Amino acid sequence: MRTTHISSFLSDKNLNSDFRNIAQKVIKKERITFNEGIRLFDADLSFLGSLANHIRQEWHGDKTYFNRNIHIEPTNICVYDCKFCAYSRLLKHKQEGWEASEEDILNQVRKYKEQPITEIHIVGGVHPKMGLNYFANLIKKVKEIRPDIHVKAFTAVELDYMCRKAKVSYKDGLSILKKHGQDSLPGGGAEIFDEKIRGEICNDKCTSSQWLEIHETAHNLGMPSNATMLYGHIEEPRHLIDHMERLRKLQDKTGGFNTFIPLKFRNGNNQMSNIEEVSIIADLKMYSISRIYMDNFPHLKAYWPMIGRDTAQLSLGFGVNDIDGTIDDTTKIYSMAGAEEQTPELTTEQLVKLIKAVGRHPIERDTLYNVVKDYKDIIFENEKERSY
Ligand code: V47
Ligand code: SF4
Repeated sequence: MRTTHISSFLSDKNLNSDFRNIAQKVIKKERITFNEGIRLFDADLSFLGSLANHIRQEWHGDKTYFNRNIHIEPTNICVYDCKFCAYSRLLKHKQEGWEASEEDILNQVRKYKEQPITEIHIVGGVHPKMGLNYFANLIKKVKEIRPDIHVKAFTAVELDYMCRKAKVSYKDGLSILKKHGQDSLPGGGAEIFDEKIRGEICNDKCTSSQWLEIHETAHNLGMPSNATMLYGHIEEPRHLIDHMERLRKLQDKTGGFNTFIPLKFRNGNNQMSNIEEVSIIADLKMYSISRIYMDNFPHLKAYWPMIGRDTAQLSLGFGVNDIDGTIDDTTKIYSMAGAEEQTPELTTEQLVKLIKAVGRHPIERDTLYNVVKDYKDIIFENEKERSY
């Protein structure tokens, strides 16, 4: 995929002086400021794309990562009532939701016993009866079936609830989970950190500072994590930059984040269905601005089940170096909110072809970005059929 090189923009005498300064900073690997971050929202997609692509190339060259994981969602019963959530069912509407038994969950893991997956991603609703001890023992049993598997589990929202309910500090709660086999934390529950916007879209779950404290505690215990940001609803550019600023500061302190994942708000079947979804152009701008602003996050991920495989493929030209590929993505959180992929499944072969089709070098990774398999020289049947 060809993107205009930054130098072409810099040689344009009519380039706005703010954008010229930002481009020069990017070339010199200097950090851009909060106000410059906000200014980026006024720039053209082509300009943003060239900056983001330059940064991606500097970090990763042609390498584009995917992994093989499964999602386990123990329940969608949730004590919270986030307005954007199409997935959860309040406890009072319990009969409309699901609660998997421990045996159901372990059977799901057993199904993949011989499969070459490297990660199990466990998240769900916040169920008042599924607490810290239940999940610690569950993880232990998952590891007994698959000792080699990486368990990435529980958003900060779930962790905050289970620690408070068990009356333990975040440090003690996370230490117990770690001892039982939890390896890292996913990035969910961050939404948008601005307190006013957070109060309007999800006022009853953990606060922004609690989210950040949980991730900081995890990093200090040697558990890495990801961070997400929900965009395209009632927020404004300054709220998005504020969100990224808080993450960038924490990353300076701990270095424990692997990946930043901007999540596009989908408006199906939720209390915010009146809000129109943003365009693909806005998605690509969001990826680019994220790549430019988050200068200390090594990876930028496009979560393809949400935006669809075509936009995910396009995003590779706008700063993204990771497609959350799976062999069997069983998550329901997006399909229930009207995501592009209703039955999100991509085979490794399809993922590899999708990455190679834009001239990138596909690498299967584990959660920590160790190389599991390099697909550069592995040619699948019909791969060369369409070269345009
Ligand atoms: O926190 C819920 C989001 C998140 C909607 O860490 C919605 O590797 C858009 O965080 N429209 C959970 N987004 C999922 C998540 C995640 C996914 C994939 C990989 C990783 C990782 C993390 O889903 C929630 C919320 O921000 N979400 N409803 C919606 N209607
Ligand atoms: Fe519950 Fe998470 Fe849905 Fe909020 S986003 S209602 S915390 S499942």
